[in-house]
Amino acid sequence: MGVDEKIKALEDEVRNTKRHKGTEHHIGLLLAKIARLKRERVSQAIKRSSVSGGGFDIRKEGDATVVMVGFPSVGKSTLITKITNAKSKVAAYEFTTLECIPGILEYGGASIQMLDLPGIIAGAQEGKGRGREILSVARKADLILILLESGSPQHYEVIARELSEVGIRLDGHPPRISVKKGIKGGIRMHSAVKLTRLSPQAIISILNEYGYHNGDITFGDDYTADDLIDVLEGNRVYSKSLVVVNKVDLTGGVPPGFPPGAVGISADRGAGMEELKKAIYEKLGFMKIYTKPRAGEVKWNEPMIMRKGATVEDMCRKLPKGFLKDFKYALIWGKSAKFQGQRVGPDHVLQDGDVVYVVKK
Ligand SMILES: Nc1nc2c(ncn2[C@@H]2O[C@H](COP(=O)(O)OP(=O)(O)OP(=O)(O)O)[C@@H](O)[C@H]2O)c(=O)[nH]1
Ligand SMILES: [Mg+2]
Repeated sequence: MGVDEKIKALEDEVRNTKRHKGTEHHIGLLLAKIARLKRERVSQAIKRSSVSGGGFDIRKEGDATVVMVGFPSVGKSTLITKITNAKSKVAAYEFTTLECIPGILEYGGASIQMLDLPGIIAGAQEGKGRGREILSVARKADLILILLESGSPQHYEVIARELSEVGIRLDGHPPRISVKKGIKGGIRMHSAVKLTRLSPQAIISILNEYGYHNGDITFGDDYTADDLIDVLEGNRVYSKSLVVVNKVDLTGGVPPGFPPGAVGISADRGAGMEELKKAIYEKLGFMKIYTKPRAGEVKWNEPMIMRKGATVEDMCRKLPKGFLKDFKYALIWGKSAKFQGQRVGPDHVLQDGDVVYVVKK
């Protein structure tokens, strides 16, 4: 039996098992086994797409990377050709694009890398189309742009499912569950709240499956078996997502049935492009950081564009080499400073509008 069949069989078993106290343990075990097999499948795809090259081994560039995922012929290539410097072939037939095509969108001072990909179809993670390659590129995204056609709102669920199957958790956060291995005494459980969705038996069977027989597990919330498995798997990616509805020229606006917040565009006619660029920029969460003029300089430099949450070290990486190599400390003015002119180290987290002066050794 191949990996795909094994997963199918286990999933059938989960579906056909009645859930009650007596079966919790067994279901937990099955879920953990499924997760392990899926991990195997994802890592095979990642290996394949980077070893073979095959037009999917793209280096990340710019301030952030946006990956476009959508069914065939929804207009991905039309869009990337419209808003970036890339030229990606557009045609009325499906599967026009056969590899990953990068382009750069310049907006608000940020260089945003966008990746065009072949169309994705149901069953992608089982290897349909170039599904696995597409999904492994998607794992590298800072933002996943889900492009839909105005006539097909039902495609959203299909794509969200395919992404979830390869460990991409859209707009989510890692569950607050910590697991520490011990040497003896069995598993001790701690929780900030009452656990209503996971029984002690299920927790133990899942932990055992991942090789934990002694130690401490702490829950920060009322999590599910899938959440616990996410933490134990440890390879989940938590990307942001933006839903974009193309071809609204055919429907006269975004029809009902699309997720709230979806941006309507017509890539072909160039309608909604400014709103889309702004939505991408805002979703990615950029901030402007100023470097204080050095002795003898009179003019302020252009602000540096950084992702929210960036540190002084991240900033130094964008400056000439010496700034990181000979870094001694930095002085900070602005929102992130406890007092103006505060002296900080490389781990200091910056905020929008901060002014930084790096002192070198
Ligand atoms: N009516 C309408 N047609 C559009 C629009 N944008 C793109 N198209 C058409 O849709 C067809 C497919 O466009 P592509 O950009 O090649 O689609 P794709 O998603 O890259 O397709 P694959 O590479 O095959 O996955 C072409 O015939 C485009 O002209 C739009 O805004 N409105
Ligand atoms: Mg295309």
